[in-house]
Amino acid sequence: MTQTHDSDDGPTDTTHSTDVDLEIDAASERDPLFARIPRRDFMKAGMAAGAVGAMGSLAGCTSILDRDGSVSIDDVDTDVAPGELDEYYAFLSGGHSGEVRVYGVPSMRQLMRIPVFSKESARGYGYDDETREMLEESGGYTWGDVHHPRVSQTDNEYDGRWLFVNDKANGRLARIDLTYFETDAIVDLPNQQGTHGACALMPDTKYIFGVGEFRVPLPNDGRNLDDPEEYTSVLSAVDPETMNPVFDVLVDGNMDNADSGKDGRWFFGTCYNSEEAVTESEMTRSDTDYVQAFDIPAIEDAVENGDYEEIDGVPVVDGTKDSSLNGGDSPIVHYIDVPSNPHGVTVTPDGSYAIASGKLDNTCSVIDIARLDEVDDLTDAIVGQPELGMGPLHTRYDDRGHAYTSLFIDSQVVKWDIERAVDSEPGSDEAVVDRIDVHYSPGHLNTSQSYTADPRGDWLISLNKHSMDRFLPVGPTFPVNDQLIYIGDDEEGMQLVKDTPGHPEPHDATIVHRDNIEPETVYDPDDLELDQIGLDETGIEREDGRVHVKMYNQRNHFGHDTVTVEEGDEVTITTTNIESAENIVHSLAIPQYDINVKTAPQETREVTFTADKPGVYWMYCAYFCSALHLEMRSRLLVEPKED
Ligand code: RUQ
Ligand code: CUA
Ligand code: CA
Repeated sequence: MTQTHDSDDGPTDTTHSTDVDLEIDAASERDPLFARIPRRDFMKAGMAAGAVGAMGSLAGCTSILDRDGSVSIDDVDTDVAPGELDEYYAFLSGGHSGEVRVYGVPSMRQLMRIPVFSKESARGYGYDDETREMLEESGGYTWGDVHHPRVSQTDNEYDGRWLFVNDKANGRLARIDLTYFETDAIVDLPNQQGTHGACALMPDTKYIFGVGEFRVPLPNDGRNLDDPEEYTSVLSAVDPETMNPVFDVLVDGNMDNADSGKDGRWFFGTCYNSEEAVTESEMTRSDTDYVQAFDIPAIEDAVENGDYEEIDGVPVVDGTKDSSLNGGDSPIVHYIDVPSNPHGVTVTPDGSYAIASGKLDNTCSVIDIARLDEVDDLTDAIVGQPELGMGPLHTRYDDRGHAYTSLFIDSQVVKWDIERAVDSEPGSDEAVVDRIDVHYSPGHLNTSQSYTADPRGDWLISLNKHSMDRFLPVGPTFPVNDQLIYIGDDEEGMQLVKDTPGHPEPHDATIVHRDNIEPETVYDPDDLELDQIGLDETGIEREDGRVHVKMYNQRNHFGHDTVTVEEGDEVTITTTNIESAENIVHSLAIPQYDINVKTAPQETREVTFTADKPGVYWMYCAYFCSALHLEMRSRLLVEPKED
């Protein structure tokens, strides 16, 4: 399953220069036939004729992977000139836009948007049968709330297979296939409402965890409506290959953010509602809440031994404090008291500490993971509690022993030394080595390769909720501000490099080196479920009021100039983009039937609709694919029914 990557021939060799493109377009303009020759051949022809422009290339000397220790920003290329490629991908959650955004780092250029929980017409997402059914079968909601994008790992390193995200709104998890940068599975978690964290068990992505924030009755079928003590919150484990739930763990309190240890044993969550309350004032009443530490092999044993209750088809293991499974020598869930209402929790790259951010407390709590097995009082596993500033929310890491914590209220990122925090008195600020103002109110932050065992320590993105005066005003709904900060220089400290406005509203990001991802640039038909429709395979088959139209599409036409059906027919159109040249995307739009199906080269899609409106309907290609793009259209004739 694990992909291998050859860092020497990454995306560079698949790009082509703007000069060459212009050449092709000019040629197609002169002679429409010219445009039907695969673009690849053109490029070769163009190159042979000496028309080679500057090929896309990795930005100058951006990479500081070979460096030892800190590197001055003067030795780092922070600009990515036109035609150059970024060193990193950043995957940003799109919040309640229901999508994921892909940025290049350090340019902060938006490279792509990946729709997940909402339809998106330009990608044809939710318009063809397969994606429409996926959205319907996962609840039929029209939106979701994406907070946490996490890339799968093998041996604690990003492996480029998948990106997983949560849907806080409807209690779901989704998987994005990073070969094609598209959502390929969504699971509606049966016993969870408000899935907040989304993380995987490391080192090898054994499970994806949905982290339940909202407490509700279980099952939520009308019982215990106004009986909050009876409400529950669960951690849900999902198999990353099948995307089926494997088990749930019932907890006391609720769960907010989460992260995995590095050795397959521990998984950590924060709980801000140990009060099990339903109002804000009650949820902040107690001086302490929890970090929950889940002993995953112990939970697996409980499932194996049948120590569970099956609810909605999922084995639910009781991990509450009073559970018999928590009574003995090896409790399945440890509840570690930390200061009131913690928020983020992350594990350090070496796997030794879980660090929880205080939110209402000005400290982070450094939990020594090895001590969880040794201490009687779990608070003795907290080995450091540095004072950082107001509103600490999330913490990430570099490769030099530093942690970086966002301070929501102070509008700062604070850099601190983890070992120094362990050595100093709780509540002291001795561990702090640097602070930088950000603009404004950072929620998450992230650093390059931060969730792996091997962070790079060069870039940090601060995902600021507020942008105030940083951009031209665009009305009362403000963009967020994703700020790029260089963190590679320990002497000079953190340096702000870029402001980037963003559509509401990203929460978190994962920054992945380009060598860890290997996207296809043309579909491999073997990866798709539908058979391709080739040049000789077009046809219109009719059987009992069902019509199957098979047609290819290519520059500059569809496989049928005219498709005739009868009013009331159920029509399925299978359409294949038979181009093999990169970058030539077409779509099949049938506007009055609310259809727009995208096909990239070698992609096959299918769409079904009822032809219930007699008349002439122009089907057209909505991607500007060639000089004769406007001519790429066919008629759908819907004959009125004869009585
Ligand atoms: S949360 S701003 Cu949804 Cu990750 Cu902390
Ligand atoms: Cu195909 Cu426009
Ligand atoms: Ca609380």
